[in-house]
Amino acid sequence: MRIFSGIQPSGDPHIGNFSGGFRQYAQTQERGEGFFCIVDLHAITITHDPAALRDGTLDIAAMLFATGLDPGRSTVFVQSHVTAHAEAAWLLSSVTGHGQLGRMTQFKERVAEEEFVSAALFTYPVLMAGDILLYRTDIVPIGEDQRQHLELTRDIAQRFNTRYGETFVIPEGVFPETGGRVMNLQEPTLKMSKSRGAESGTVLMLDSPDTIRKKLKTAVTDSGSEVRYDPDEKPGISNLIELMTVVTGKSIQEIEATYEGTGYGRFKEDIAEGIIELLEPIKARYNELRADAAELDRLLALGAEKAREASAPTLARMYERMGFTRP
Ligand code: ATP
Ligand code: LTN
Repeated sequence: MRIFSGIQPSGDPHIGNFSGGFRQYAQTQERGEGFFCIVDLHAITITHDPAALRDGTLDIAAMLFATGLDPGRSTVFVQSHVTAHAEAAWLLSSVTGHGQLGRMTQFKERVAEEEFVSAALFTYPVLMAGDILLYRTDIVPIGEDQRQHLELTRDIAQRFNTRYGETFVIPEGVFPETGGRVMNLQEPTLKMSKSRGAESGTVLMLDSPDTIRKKLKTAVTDSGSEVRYDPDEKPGISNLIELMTVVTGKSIQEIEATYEGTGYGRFKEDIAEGIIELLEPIKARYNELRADAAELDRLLALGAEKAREASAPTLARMYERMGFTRP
C-alpha cells in the first residue's frame, strides 16, 4: 500500500493543518509505504518571499518529524529535489481540461482575492496530480479543502489510462471523521488558513499557551449557551466541538453530554487546555529538531534519493506510452 500527501512550506502551520494533515500522516504511515512531500513548487503559485520559502521548508520538515513521521519508515522529501514532479505536471497538463481547472473552487476564490493571478495558480492542481500519480499512490490523507483536487487527480489518471494504456493507480482520499475542515475562530464560516482570515482566529501549532488561551477565550460563539453540534445554526460552537474531538479523541456526543448545562465559558477553557497539552510535547520536539538544520538537510537528502527511485519508473512509463523517444 502506497501513501502520499503534500504540505506547502508557506506560512505557519495551524491546528487545521494538524487535523487534516499532520495527525493523519502519522496515522496512515503505519498502513504501508509512506511518501510525505514538502511541496515548495506549489508555494510559488502566489506571490512569495524567497527567504521565507527557504526557512519555511526546514520549518515544515521539522514539524513533520515532530508530529510523528518516522524517517526510518517513511520518505519525507522536498518536491523540487525530485525533478520528476515538474516533468509529470507538464505531461499531465495535456490530459487536463482547461474548463475543469477553471471550475476549481480554490482557484476561483483566489482569483477573487489576488491582484496578480499567475498561470501557475491555474495549473496548480495538475502539479498536485503528478505528485500523487508518480508514486502509484493508493491513499491520500488530506483535509476537506483538497477533496475537489483529488477528484480531478482521479479524472486525469483515468483519462491518461484510457488514452495511453493502464499506467496509473486511481488514488482514494482519506479524510478525518471530524475536523476535516477546521474553521477560523473569529469567522466560523471561513476555513482556518495559513494565508487568509483573522490571525486572532488562527491557532498556530507554535503559539504560546497564553496566546492559545486568549484566542479560545475570544472565539466567536453563537447566541444561546448550549454546547450543541449544529453546523448550520451554530457554526461557532460546532467548530469548537469539532476541535475538541481532534484534541481529546472523544466523540461529538460525548462532548455534548459532558458540557450539558455548563455554558460556553468552561467549555472554551477546557479546549484551550486540551490544545496546550496536545501541542506542548510537539513544540518541544520541534524546537530540538529545528535547531539542527544539518540533520534535517541530511534526512531530506535521503528522502529525495528514495523518492527519485520510486518515481522514476512511472515517469519513464509516461514518456514511453506518450510516444516520446528516449535519449
Ligand atoms: P492554508 O489554506 O491554511 O494556507 P493550505 O490548505 O493551502 O493551507 P497546506 O498547508 O499544504 O495548504 O495543507 C496541508 C494539509 O492541511 C492539507 O491536507 C489540507 O487539506 C489540510 N488543511 C489545511 N487547512 C485545514 C483546515 N482548516 N482544516 C482541516 N485541514 C486543513
Ligand atoms: N494542494 C495541497 C498540497 C498538495 C498535496 C499534494 C496534497 C500538493 N500536492 C499531493 C496531497 C497530495 C494543499 O494546498 N493543501
